[in-house]
Amino acid sequence: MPQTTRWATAAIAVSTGMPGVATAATVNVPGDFATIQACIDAAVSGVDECVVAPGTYHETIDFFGKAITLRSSGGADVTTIDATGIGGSVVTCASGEGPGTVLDGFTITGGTGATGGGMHNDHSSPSVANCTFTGNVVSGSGGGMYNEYSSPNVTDCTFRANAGGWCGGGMCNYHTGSPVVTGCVFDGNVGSGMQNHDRSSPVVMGCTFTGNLVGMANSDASDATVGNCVFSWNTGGLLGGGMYSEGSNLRVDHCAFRGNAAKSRGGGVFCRLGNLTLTNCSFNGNTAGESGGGLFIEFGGGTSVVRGCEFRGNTAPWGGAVFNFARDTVVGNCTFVGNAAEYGGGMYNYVNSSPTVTDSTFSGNTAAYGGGMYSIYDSRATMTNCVLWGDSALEVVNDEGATSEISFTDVQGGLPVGAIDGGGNIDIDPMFVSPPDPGPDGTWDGVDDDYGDLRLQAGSPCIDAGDPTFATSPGETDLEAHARVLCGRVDMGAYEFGIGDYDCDRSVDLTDFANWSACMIGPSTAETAVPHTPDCEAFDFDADGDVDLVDFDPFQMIFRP
Ligand SMILES: [Ca+2]
Ligand SMILES: [Ca+2]
Ligand SMILES: [Ca+2]
Ligand SMILES: [Ca+2]
Repeated sequence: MPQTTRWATAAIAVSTGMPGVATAATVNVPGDFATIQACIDAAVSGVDECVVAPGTYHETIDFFGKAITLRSSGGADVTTIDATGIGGSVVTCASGEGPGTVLDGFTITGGTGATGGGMHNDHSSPSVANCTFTGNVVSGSGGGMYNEYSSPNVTDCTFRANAGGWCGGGMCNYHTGSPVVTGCVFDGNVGSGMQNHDRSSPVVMGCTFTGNLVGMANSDASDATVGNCVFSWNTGGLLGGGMYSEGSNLRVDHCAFRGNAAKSRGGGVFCRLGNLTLTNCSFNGNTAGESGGGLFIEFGGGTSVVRGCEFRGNTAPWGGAVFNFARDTVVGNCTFVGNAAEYGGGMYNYVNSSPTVTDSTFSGNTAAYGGGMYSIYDSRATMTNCVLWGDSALEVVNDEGATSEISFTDVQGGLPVGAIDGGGNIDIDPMFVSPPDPGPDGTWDGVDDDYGDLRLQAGSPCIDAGDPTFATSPGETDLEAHARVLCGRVDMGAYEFGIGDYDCDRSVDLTDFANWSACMIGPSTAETAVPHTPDCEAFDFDADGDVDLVDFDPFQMIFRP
């Protein structure tokens, strides 16, 4: 029987018989068609589905613009499309395919050529899910996948051990290629895990970038939005181990940068020109051969904002955690612990860098000059509501025309030479819950290090000692995501003391519990109708603007009758 007749027979077999309704026909490879391409060729766009049985299929395929689903029955582990010995891209979408073209559940391997060894998308935005791209090698861009003027949805895929030239071993997005990439793994690719160039602005959520030369690279107005991702052990970059960004706006939220390395600058993240917004991220154990072990920010009139981030155990000769180069970075609610450098263990401010650092804690950072912070060449750091304690040698060093303006901050040993006293400063043990400790070996080396607990104990002099005129930004919380101001005045450091403590007597007990029900008045929209005093913020553990049963669980955890 000719194959087209088989397709028709199958279509009739699954028809519901409803008049006027086109019904998807499901046809099997190799049952009905010997090859995947033969199935695609025969399929009716918008109607049909090719289902591929487990096995290895030696071919390359092209969807030719058809909106069909191509899926495996057994998943990527047992179903492979292998172009070894054939040459070119394994999968091609270059005929204007849209999201109705679906590739689901294959291992894609053996692709070669100049671009898009595993999958080549040109002016096409298909849907790709549950696929593994591995062992694809190109001379140019996009070993695993190449998206030129293409914005596919890529979900739950793995890009492993592919290789490319200058744009993306795992994935290259080019000429406005702006995919939505969710739940994917970029692992051990030669080149970048993902590279975005020329107005390519992907949304990347819940992905892991590990063991690539560079995790992600963005250049030439490619504005990446990245959330809930992990960048670890990407160690081959000159500039930027975890992430490189130049001339692009970058939004990164809730990401972890661990163990990345750059030969020169920006072990975790390198950013030159463009706006940078980093929120709720952690930088642990990243290194740079020259400057900015965790983060290097350079040039440009753009804004750089770093909020709610933790920097631990990052190292570089200059700027263990953060290096600012002619950049006025805004830092809020961050901690810097156990970072090490020759100059500026926590932060290095170079040539006209004037960062504003608020509500942040520096402790256990080490350097020959400026354990907490080092500034040089007309840099001028402004620090308010901070704690700098237990850093060596010296908390803050100002060199060669640099200064720092310090207010309402706890600085061990008092204000540094060359500082401007903005008032409200103290030099008293902040009483951390647990001070950081590099362990018996005495060095921050990733072995036996204890980063401590930098929250404040009840007797801390930093409680309610911040700037009394301080006002929170919209949505701002402390580093634990609790209210930033409790008991009427902000604390020094990254953590606000007193969650759960309604009467501000520094214990959470029956007196506080007696006020619980009065505060639990439902959604915040009702707050205008029912009096909700600022005191009730003590019970808003998740800082969502209202006190409800979600808040009660953490309250009872710290409640001591
Ligand atoms: Ca140690
Ligand atoms: Ca307070
Ligand atoms: Ca109390
Ligand atoms: Ca709440």
